[in-house]
Amino acid sequence: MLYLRRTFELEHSIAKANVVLVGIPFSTTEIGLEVKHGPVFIREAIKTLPGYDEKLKINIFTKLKFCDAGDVDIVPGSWKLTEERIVDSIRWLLEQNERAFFVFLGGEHLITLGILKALKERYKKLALLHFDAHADLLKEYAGLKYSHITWAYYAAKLGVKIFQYGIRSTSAEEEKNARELKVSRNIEEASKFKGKFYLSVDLDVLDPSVASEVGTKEPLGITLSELFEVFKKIPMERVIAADIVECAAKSVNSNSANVAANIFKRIVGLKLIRGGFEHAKS
Ligand SMILES: [Mn+2]
Repeated sequence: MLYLRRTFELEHSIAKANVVLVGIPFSTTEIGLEVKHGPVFIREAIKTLPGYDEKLKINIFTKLKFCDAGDVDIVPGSWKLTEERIVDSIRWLLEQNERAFFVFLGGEHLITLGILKALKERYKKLALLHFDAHADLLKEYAGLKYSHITWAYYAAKLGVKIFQYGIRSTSAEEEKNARELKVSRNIEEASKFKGKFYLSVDLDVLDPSVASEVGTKEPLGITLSELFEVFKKIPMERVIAADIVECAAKSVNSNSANVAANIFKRIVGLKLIRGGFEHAKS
C-alpha cells in the first residue's frame, strides 16, 4: 500500500482537470511585507481544508478533478522577464486544457496584469472583478511603470472592463484615472457585462483582523462572511479564471493562508453550483 499526500488528495493531469492551480511567487515591486511564500503556505492550508462546504452543501473535491500544476518559474527583480514567463506558461496551459478553471496564487498583485494579458488573447470580451482595499490605478509609482499599485491602470489599457469592490485606500490621481477608464465601483452591475470574467482577490480587501499577513494592510476592511455574501452577487458561472494575491504568510497555519484556501474553496464551490462546470457534472 502506498500512502501519498499532495496538494489535492487525488491529482489529475492538466489535460483532464476541471480546476488547475498555479503559483506565481513574484514579490519584486512589493513595498510592504514580502509575499513570495504565499503559494507555499496557501497550498499547505488547502491540504487541511475539509471537503464538504456546509453552506453550499457540496464537496468540490469529490465533484471535480483537481491539478496542482506547480509554480511559474519567475525571475526575481525583473517584471519584464517574469511577465513573458507568465504569458508563455498560460498560453501553454490553455493549449493543454482550454476548459479548465485556472486559479493563480500570489505573489504580488502585479502578476494579475501578466495573467490578463495572456487571457485577453483568448477572451476578447473580458471583465475584471477586482476585490481590493487599494485602487491600484496609479500610472507610475516611484518611477516604476509596472508595480503592484499600477497594474489595474494597465489592465484597463488592455481593454479589460474593471469592476472594483472594497476600495478604501485611493488617491486623487487614481480617482481621476478611474473616471477616465470607466472603472465601475458597483460590482452588482457586472452581470450586465456580456462576456467572460476574471476574478482577482487581494487578501487586503479583508480586515487585518481576518487576514493579518498581507503585503500592505489597511484597517476597516470586510469580514470573510461579507466577502462571501458579495461573491453571491457576481456571475461566478462566467468567471473563467481567478487569483488570490498578496498573501504574506510566513509559516503554516497563518490566518491569511487559511483564509485564502477558504476563498479558493468558495469560488470553486459557487461556480460549481451555478453550473460553471457543466461539462464536469456526471
Ligand atoms: Mn491591495
